[in-house]
Amino acid sequence: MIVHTLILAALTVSSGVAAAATLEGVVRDAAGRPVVDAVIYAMVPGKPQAAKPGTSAIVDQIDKEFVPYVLPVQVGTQVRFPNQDNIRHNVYSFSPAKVFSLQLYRGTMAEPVLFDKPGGIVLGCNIHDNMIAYVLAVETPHFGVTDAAGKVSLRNLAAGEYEVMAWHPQKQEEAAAVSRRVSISGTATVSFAITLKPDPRKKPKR
Ligand SMILES: [Cu+2]
Repeated sequence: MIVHTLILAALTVSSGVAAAATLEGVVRDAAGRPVVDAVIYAMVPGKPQAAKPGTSAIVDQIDKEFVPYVLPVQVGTQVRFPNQDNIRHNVYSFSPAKVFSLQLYRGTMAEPVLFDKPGGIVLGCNIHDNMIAYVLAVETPHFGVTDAAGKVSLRNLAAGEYEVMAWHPQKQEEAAAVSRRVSISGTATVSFAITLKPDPRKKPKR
């Protein structure tokens, strides 16, 4: 009897592991080339999920650039903006999802900014026009950014129905055009083709 109970327990554990699913996201442009810096995120339909209190992330400022260029965060995340340069930077956004402006500063003295609404946020510095970066606030913990091969893996999803979205700061499509309902179990690959506008960083530095 004891042996049977143990076997049952072991079966339950392993089926729990088997239920974890992986989403492989692939993003290409209109010409079929891989797209780097696209955000893929997966939401359980109708179940927006905010970050646990205390969740934080970082956008650095290094050599007059924001690093990373694209940062996805879960709604409810505090983002810090440490400045590694020997010059002062400002960080501002006029985007509806988060309007703010940090006073000119060096180092790590700037207060973190709470991203409390979903949406894409454009970051700028009012001293250096070429400094530009993006925060995408999403209502799910399941997100990632594509690599140079245009790929990203979202692991440890619970198997089930998801709304999978692709976002890129230069994408031309409306949000609805890059959204797909997918039933995920095991490993599922979801591919997107998006049309990109010119990269705003490809201007001479000043
Ligand atoms: Cu600056």
